[in-house]
Amino acid sequence: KPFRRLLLTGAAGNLGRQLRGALAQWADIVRVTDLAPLGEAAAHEEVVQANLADREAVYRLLQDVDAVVHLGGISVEAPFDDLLEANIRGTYNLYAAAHKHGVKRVVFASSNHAIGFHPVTEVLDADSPLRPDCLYGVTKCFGESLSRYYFDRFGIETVCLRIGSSFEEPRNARMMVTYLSYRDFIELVRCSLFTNRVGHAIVYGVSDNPMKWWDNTKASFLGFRPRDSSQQFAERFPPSAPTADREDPAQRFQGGAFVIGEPMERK
Ligand code: NAI
Ligand code: 15L
Repeated sequence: KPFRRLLLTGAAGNLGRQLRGALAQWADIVRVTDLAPLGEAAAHEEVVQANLADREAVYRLLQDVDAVVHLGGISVEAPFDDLLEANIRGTYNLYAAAHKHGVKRVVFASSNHAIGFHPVTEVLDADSPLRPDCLYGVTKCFGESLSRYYFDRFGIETVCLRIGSSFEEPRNARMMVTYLSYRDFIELVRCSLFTNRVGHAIVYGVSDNPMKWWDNTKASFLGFRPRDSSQQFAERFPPSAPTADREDPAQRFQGGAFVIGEPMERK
């Protein structure tokens, strides 16, 4: 197999559960980790329950690893102190440990919420300015910048996946544009792990949907060709009428309802 050992963080989550089995095709050993319980280890797996905020634990996770798929962290808006530990400290710990162990490739789950304050009338590409739409989005901007630094300074390559909405099916009209099927998500991770010399790359994680806000031309070297489309759900979520409420920020901006949240306090 191409890899001796791959590390998957966030393996107990929605996307981690989708990817966990697929990684077995590509590596002799898959080390799966999460804060949450991970179930039984398969024959090819090492299961490690750990908190990404724990520096020593993350140091041990990166030992003898060829590449990392980093999905772990808080995946929605949350109080800053929680985001700080899971997404900011956690992602820093991951890169610091990757550097110490000489790990040279990371696939980082960024998010469309790093650019969610761009209006829906714009088409973005890899060079569009960051416009996070919430503190969660700000932590994804941090991960993109941190990985940029670790590439420029230490040559650790990262593909930042600005994932749209990756669920079984689109859940509303906005997700007709942002939908990424599980199959296309796995293919995007495959391209991100196997393409030679990715440097520091930004790619939008989105299927071949009828309406597009994101242009992946600048990431075409990854060879990612989505095979699915939200078109099959069009009857459930018909294209919004031209009279759509442009006064409503949740309709005006790409981040949807995330743009109308407010910073949260820990209870
Ligand atoms: P999820 O919330 O289902 O999974 C995230 C996993 O990270 C959870 O299992 C959680 O226990 C774990 N985690 C949280 N804090 C942790 C910590 N301190 N230490 C260790 N593990 C921790 O989210 P999902 O949908 O699987 O997303 C995976 C990644 O992709 C996330 O980073 C998310 O921000 C990103 N993403 C997902 C999108 C989607 O549509 N599914 C869209 C954009 C980004
Ligand atoms: C995200 O970043 C979240 O992780 C996911 O739960 C969805 O809300 C997705 O973005 C989205 O924008 O639909």
